[in-house]
Amino acid sequence: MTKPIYVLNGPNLNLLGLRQPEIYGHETLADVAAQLAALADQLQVQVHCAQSNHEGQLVDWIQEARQSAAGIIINPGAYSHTSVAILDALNAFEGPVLEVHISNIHKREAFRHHSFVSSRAEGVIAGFGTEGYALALRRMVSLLAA
Ligand code: CA2
Repeated sequence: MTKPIYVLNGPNLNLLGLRQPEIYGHETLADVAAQLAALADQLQVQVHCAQSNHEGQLVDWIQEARQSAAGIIINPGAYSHTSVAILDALNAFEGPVLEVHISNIHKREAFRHHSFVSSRAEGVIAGFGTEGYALALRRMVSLLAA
């Protein structure tokens, strides 16, 4: 497999490990990226991790992925619940998409129960903490190998 798997994180996820550990845990986004890089080595794939607080930047990266990525793992953060633009961009991407939420969005406020991205994603992981990213990477590798 030559193209990397994009791991995209949306708004406020740069604060991971720094605030609200009771919801999002103690690991930072840099910790998660390092774990994914190690797992990717083991699975003999490449990952490219990026985070933005800006919807348009996420749309740009998803468009870039059309040429440059084998698959997309995305935690769109709060944009999950609001962004038709991110959904449209993902719909224009031909490879597999997996959606990750650190918290169980279904156990939280009603406005978090719907995600626009879920209608495009091959699978959704929610409530597994930051371990969800590694689970998604393993699943992505299976999907790409199938
Ligand atoms: O559970 C998730 O991963 C979420 O995508 C996280 C989003 C939230 O809006 C979604 O409903 C569920 C929020 C990300 C905020 O991340 C923070 C991390 C640490 C401290 C403060 C915010």
